[in-house]
Amino acid sequence: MAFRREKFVPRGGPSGGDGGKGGDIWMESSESHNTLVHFRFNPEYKAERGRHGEGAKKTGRDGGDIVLKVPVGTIVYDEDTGEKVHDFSQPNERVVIARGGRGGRGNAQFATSTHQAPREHEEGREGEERTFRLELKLLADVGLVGYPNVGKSTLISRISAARPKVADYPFTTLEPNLGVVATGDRKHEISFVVADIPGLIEGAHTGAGLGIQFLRHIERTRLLVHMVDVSDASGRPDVVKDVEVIQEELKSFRAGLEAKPVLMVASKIDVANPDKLKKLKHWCARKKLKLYPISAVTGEGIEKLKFAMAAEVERLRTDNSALLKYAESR
Ligand SMILES: Nc1nc2c(ncn2[C@@H]2O[C@H](COP(=O)(O)OP(=O)(O)OP(=O)(O)O)[C@@H](O)[C@H]2O)c(=O)[nH]1
Ligand SMILES: [Mg+2]
Repeated sequence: MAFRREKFVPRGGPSGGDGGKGGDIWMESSESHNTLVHFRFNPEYKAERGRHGEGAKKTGRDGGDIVLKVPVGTIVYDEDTGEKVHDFSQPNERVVIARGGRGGRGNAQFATSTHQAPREHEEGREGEERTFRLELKLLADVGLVGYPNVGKSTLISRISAARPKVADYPFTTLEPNLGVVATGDRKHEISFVVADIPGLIEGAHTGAGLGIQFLRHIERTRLLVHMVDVSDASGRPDVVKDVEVIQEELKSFRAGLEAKPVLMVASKIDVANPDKLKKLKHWCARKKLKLYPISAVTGEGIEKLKFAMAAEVERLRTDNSALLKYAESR
């Protein structure tokens, strides 16, 4: 509240300005953040307060907003109600998670023709104070696909700390498993997340086997690793047919999975049927696809595959044109 007081200006009138608005708190998804650790060491954030209004009808300055960065894949819950506030699935999404208070009104606002010396003014409103729980979904970079029993779970258990169930019958894996793979030395470490999902069979898109609904877990991966059993354990005679069946099932999911970059893997080479391996090699060469023969039993080819996956993930992470191409293909 203020009144204009000046020599030679009788009855200067009310001159109290309004208060400024308190700053808002935003949350924004960023591709350069991979974890939530920055919240662990600094769990409380305050936006700037609005300044007081002043005499001479001066409005107080608004408080500055602050923006909290979170990795893509963060889900924000209201800690008090448990309600989901936002699911950051894309980079550069921005939402307000706590609004700053509105500034008060100075007495200048209350003047009317019949009420020329108001002493009323209005207090500002408190800003919101909220507590959130942040959960980070691991988003897989690489998805393992193939028939059941080709050795997908065995591979993820060889290259990461994940220990999914492995067994000599189809449909061992009923739920996706995630494993974090780290390669390189500490300075040049590349790490990425691999998803091992249930095997696909012909007709999966019509519900055969475990269906295809779990493919959503690899919808956002950058790279697929398509595993083909080249031993006689599969009981299927034609490896090329195997590949084509899986490709058809990926296509039927209609999420662009068939257009993703892919590394082909020939598995179980310790007990390979040489004709099957040869046939797959020729087919891959013709399709200009890279083929990595591996054995989870002897360890042959595993390191090479791991580094190839890391290099490809790294290339796709930095290659925006590949991302664009992928986006356009959808
Ligand atoms: N000889 C040999 N056997 C392997 C190799 N890799 C996996 N196996 C065996 O193949 C069988 C199936 O392996 P899993 O890793 O469970 O196969 P999966 O692809 O995860 O199968 P689903 O989860 O049913 O889709 C197991 O008995 C493994 O021990 C390999 O390189 N050589
Ligand atoms: Mg499995």
